[in-house]
Formats: sequence, C-alpha cells, structure tokens
Amino acid sequence: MVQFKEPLLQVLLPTVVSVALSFCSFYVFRRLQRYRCTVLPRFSASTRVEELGRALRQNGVVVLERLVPPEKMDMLLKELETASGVFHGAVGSFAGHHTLRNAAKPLGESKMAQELAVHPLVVATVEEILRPWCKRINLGTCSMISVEAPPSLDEKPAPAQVLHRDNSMWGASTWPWLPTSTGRPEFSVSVMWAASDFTETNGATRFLPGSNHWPLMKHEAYDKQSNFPQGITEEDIVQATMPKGSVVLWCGNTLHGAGAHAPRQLSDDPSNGSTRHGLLFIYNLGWLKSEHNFHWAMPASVMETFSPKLSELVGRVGENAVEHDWFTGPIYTQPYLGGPDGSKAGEGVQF
Ligand SMILES: O=C(O)CCC(=O)C(=O)O
Ligand SMILES: [Fe+2]
Repeated sequence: MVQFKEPLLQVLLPTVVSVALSFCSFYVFRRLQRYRCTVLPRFSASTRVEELGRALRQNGVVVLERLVPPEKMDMLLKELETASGVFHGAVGSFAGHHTLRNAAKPLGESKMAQELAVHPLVVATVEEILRPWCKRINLGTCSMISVEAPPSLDEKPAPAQVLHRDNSMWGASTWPWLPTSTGRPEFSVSVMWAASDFTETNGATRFLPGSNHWPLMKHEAYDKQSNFPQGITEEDIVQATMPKGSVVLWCGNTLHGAGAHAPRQLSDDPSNGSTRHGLLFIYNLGWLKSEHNFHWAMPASVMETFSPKLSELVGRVGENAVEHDWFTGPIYTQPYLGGPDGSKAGEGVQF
C-alpha cells in the first residue's frame, strides 16, 4: 500500500483519480449508448398498439405492412395528379434533384391524404411515443415525396438523401439538459405511407435503427467522404422496403433519409413507371411549432370539410395544446371562433 506523507497529496490524488475515472466511464458509457442494431421490425394491421409503441421506442423505426389496400394509394395518386406548385430539389440539396415534392397542400388536395392522416392505429402508435410529453399531438407536416429515375439513360441518379434526424427542425431537441433518466422526450414521429412499392432500387427510405437512443449533439460529425455520421458505413443501413399500402413510422431522433433511385433502364416507363411515391406525415408535440402551416396552404373552405379528428390534429378546433387543468370549458383556445353578440364563454365563444 502506497503511503503519502503529504496531507495535501493524500486528499488530492484520490480526488484526481476518481474524477479521471468518472470521465473515462462516462465516455465509455456514451460510446456504448451508440449501439447499432440492424433490426427493422415488421408488423401487420392486427398488431396491438402497445406492442407497436414498444418496438418503435426500442428500434426507432417500425414497418406496418399492407395497412390499407393498394387501391387507396391509386386514389391518392389520382387526386394529386394535377396538383400545382410541385417542385424538384436543387442539385446537391437536402430534397434531391430527382425528387419531386408537394409540400403542405396535399392535405387539402386529397381526400385520401385526409383519411390516411387520421388512420387510428397509426395515430394511436404516434401517441404512444409523444403523449408522455404533451396533452395533444399536432399534425405538422404533409409532403408527397416522389423519388424519380434520372430523366435520361446517361444521367447519373441523384445521391441518396443525407442521413438526418427530423427532430433537428427544433433546436431544443439537442438541449443537453433534456431529461434522460425517464427517457429522453421525442419531439416528433414521422410516418411515410408507401403509395407505390418501396424497393431497394427505387429509393426506399434508409434507416439506422436504434440511432434514436444515441447521444445527441447539436452538430453531428459527418465523414466528408461518405457523408455518413462518423463511424457509420453502408452496412449499418437498413432500407424500409415495403409493398404499396404499407407504412413506416420512425422517431424524430432516428437517423434516416430517402434512398437513391437506380439509373434509368431502357424498360422504364418514360413517364414515371418506376417512381417511388411516398406520402410523409410528421406529427409533433402539440406545444411545438409545426413545420407546415396548413392554414395558409389551402382555402379555409377546404379545411372546414375536415373530419373532427383531422380538424383537431391541425389545430383548427378544440383546445389543442392549450388547456388549463383548473378550468373546464374553452379558455384562450385557438382559433378564435367568436359567438353571437352578448354570448358568454361556454356558449360557443372562445376567448
Ligand atoms: O423520402 C424519404 O424517404 C424520406 C424523406 C425525409 O426524410 C425528409 O425529407 O425529411
Ligand atoms: Fe426526414
């Protein structure tokens, strides 16, 4: 046993050693936290919501196969066929230059989109993840995302989308002081409906399962060559291939991105026969700002035709995120609905 004569050293040395050991074990703990799994669990429409919630929380991503008949997806595509204002991403952009997008408006343009947005099993699964952190969830994003073959045989396809977290929309999602002991709060859950088959060659969404548990940093270090987060290789990636009518759900902290389309084949339908069509919804905590403002994206007369559930999800009626436990009845709710002259709160007046 080493004996230190100096009283200062007797106190100082053990302190320095224990601080160093704590730092080392914290570092090892953080590395271990970044565990990889290559499991992308698959379920059917008859799965119980609790099981779906558990798998989604654990793996960060789940596929629900054949949740609706493919004919519903044909209706969705038909309704959006003539939509205006669709756009391709710029070269090198996040959206991808061979990807066609229709943002926010599809919710007003398609009755089928409105139906899918309130699918009971999907919304209940989303609530399993988000409800511990809010009173209401919000539908914040609706985007039609079509990954296309390059326009000509000799043009190279746009690269796969950079792996990212949808939660990066909210700066607070990387706050280091968010609670971790009770599980870190998820800010959003993303839901991608397969409006065509999603295959390895047409751009099925790519995932790093389990990455929802990795320590979060404001700016994740990316390898310049591969454009992957450092330490990640192609082998770590799992693609959500799924037949038309299926849906993939992922947590806002799960790293993911659209796949690349294979080069155009001679056999490809020159219009868009091999295009990957996906309808993306992102549901977020009711007290967060949504990505899309549906109130501007469509006429009020269209929103007035929404089902009660969808109206609530976009914050058109109901208390949404604002509700005081000590007060029953409407108070400071949005939107302001007004009422006849002289009427009081509770008689249709919200203030
Ligand atoms: O299109 C996809 O598969 C994913 C798109 C996506 O993750 C996004 O744009 O945030
Ligand atoms: Fe995304």
